[in-house]
Amino acid sequence: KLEAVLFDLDGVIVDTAKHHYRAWKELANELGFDFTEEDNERLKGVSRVESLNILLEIGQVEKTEKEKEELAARKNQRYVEAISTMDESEILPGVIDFLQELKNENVPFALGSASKNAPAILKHIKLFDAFDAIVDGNSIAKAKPDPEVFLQGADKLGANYENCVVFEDAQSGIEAGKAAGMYVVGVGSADVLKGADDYITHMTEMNVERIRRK
Ligand code: B16
Ligand code: MG
Repeated sequence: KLEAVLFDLDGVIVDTAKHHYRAWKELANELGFDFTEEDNERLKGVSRVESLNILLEIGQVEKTEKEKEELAARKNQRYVEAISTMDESEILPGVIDFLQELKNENVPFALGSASKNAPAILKHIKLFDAFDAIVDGNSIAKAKPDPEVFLQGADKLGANYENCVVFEDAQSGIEAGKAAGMYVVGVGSADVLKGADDYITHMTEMNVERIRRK
């Protein structure tokens, strides 16, 4: 039975990962080390503070809590600036059609994102009102891979966890969805993402029938 669908934001609805990557890379360079795209994989789905800790570990740089606050704020300032010019054209292929199909079939859907900037992004791409519920980095206490973000989303929609489908592009998010007892579709390659129930490379490959058959 299919009761509800939960979507990650970055990397599933819209490609903000490139903006996160650029902002983190600039910060790393200012601190005197390089930060590769491969390093960046480790930050996907991870909270801002935790991302900074991973970055500092990669650069083998130690900072006080106060310095970390300043660095995280600096990165976020750049990121917010980068996303301020986003618009609907950056919605990933197949997303609009799939959301429309869910609406037609009366399947409610929510956002389950680690990002504190999620509401702003949804407004920029004009999808803020499309979601039946929004759970983001402002409303959760425990970051992915903890299931909290998806459990809250299901609760808001009044759906049973085992009848929810999660769409995720990050390893931490797939783990969060499985820990919530949900069916998880990995958006990306099965070689990189482990443990999902199904995989797609683009939302264009998805339709309601495919997740009903799960
Ligand atoms: P912010 P998601 C996550 O969003 C990103 O994947 C991750 O890279 C980022 O660090 C995190 O949001 C926090 O974002 O700094 O904007 O609060 O993939 O869960 O939608
Ligand atoms: Mg993501």
